[in-house]
Amino acid sequence: MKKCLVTGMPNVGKTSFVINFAEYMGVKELKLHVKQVAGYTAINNYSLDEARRKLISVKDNATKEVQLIKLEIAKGKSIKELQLIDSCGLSDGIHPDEEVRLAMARTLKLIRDTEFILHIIDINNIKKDKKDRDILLPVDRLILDYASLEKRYAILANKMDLSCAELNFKLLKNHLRDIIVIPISSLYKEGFKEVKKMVLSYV
Ligand SMILES: Nc1nc2c(ncn2[C@@H]2O[C@H](COP(=O)(O)OP(=O)(O)O)[C@@H](O)[C@H]2O)c(=O)[nH]1
Ligand SMILES: [Mg+2]
Repeated sequence: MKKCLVTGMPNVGKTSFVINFAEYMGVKELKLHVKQVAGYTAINNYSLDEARRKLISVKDNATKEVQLIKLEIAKGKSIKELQLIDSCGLSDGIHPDEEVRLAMARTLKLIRDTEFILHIIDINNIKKDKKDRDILLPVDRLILDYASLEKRYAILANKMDLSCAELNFKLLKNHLRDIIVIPISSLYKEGFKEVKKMVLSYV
């Protein structure tokens, strides 16, 4: 089965994207496959509202497990399956909490092992100061440099519903001319049509 990893820094909206994109793709009840450290996979059932309430958080590193949703996607006359994978966000430095460090290590392994990467960035995280050499935060730069060469890859510029997002998006687009960058709002399910097109071309 084909796999798509949704990755990026903490709090950028990865879990929001995964839940709301699954809903956009026609999922009515969420069956979340959660990989346990012990090795087995538990299946947690949620209504979409319940999932949003319980799994989306303003706190950093709220997602520690690798959790995935299986999407059934109609393509022509056939149904294709895609695993949409959500995991712990990556941040700079050495995290003081061992559990988070291990969760980040699992994410790094997933980035290495998954062929299709959707890299979510928070459009507010764009650096506008002329003194900065890069417009991206270091962790985002690392993900981009690795995944854009090795993988099928796109950046989803999230939180486009916020003020100043348009200006930041223009700067980002200018800066990353060779990369697919799709503006989205996970919260309001905006920009999902473009993402769906990309997903359809992959499955
Ligand atoms: N304004 C706005 N907030 C968002 C959007 N997507 C996610 N958020 C908020 O960002 C925070 C982190 O979301 P979450 O999905 O848990 O991020 P994760 O750590 O990357 O999984 C939550 O407070 C969300 O409500 C968006 O498109 N617009
Ligand atoms: Mg999360």
